Amino acid sequence: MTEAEDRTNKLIEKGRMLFAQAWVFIRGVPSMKFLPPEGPLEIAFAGRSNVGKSSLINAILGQKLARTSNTPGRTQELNYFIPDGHSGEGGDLPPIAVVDMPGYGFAEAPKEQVDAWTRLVFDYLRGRSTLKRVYVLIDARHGVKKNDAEVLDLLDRAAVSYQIVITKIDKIKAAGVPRLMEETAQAIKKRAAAYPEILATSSEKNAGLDELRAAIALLLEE
Ligand SMILES: Nc1nc2c(ncn2[C@@H]2O[C@H](COP(=O)(O)OP(=O)(O)OP(=O)(O)O)[C@@H](O)[C@H]2O)c(=O)[nH]1
Ligand SMILES: [Mg+2]
Repeated sequence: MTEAEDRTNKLIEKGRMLFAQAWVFIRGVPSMKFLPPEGPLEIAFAGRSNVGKSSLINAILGQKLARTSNTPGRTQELNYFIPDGHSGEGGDLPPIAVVDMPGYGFAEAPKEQVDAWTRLVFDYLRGRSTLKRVYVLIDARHGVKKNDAEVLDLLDRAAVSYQIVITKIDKIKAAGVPRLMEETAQAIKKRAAAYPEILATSSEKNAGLDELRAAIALLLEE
């Protein structure tokens, strides 16, 4: 085994351990003033409505904690998940919180409500100092759309580190996956806050989950 392979295996193991614990839902945040106090490192899952954010969170947690649906606009608040067993008292904070975000783009809900979620998503992404990384999810069938590019622009401007995660790879031909990953890597090459490596996942087939968990474990080491 090379040193790099050894390191990768160790990170995969660390990622597994992190998510093998029980996780719990702590709160849904309908607007910025209800955010929990800044403390633990936060990672957020962002992306267009229906891209598979909540499903991917459930897949890496190995628990059905986040609510999913066929109808775009399922997740309507910033939903916070943490490893169980941290009281929050006397400095007993979890090392990390995972945030499931409302989708942007479209939703079967009144315009006013959709506008409010979009505002919340943008305000949170721009203004949360403990937000360590955003996983921006892109549907394998659709690629980076205009509203995705707007979110990437915002993250670049705000200097918030993000990584692209392709979702639903079970919906495209296996041979197309490496090509899509390469194309996406090329497309984000000049973006200031983008992490260069692209991840490809399927929550349906449990693909790419070890790599995503390892990427998160790596953040905890930094
Ligand atoms: N085939 C396939 N379907 C998936 C995958 N991930 C999610 N889905 C389906 O896509 C739909 C949307 O999934 P969600 O996880 O609710 O998507 P979301 O991004 O959280 O959606 P909003 O909360 O509405 O923004 C559901 O019907 C899921 O079953 C996947 O990897 N493969
Ligand atoms: Mg959701």
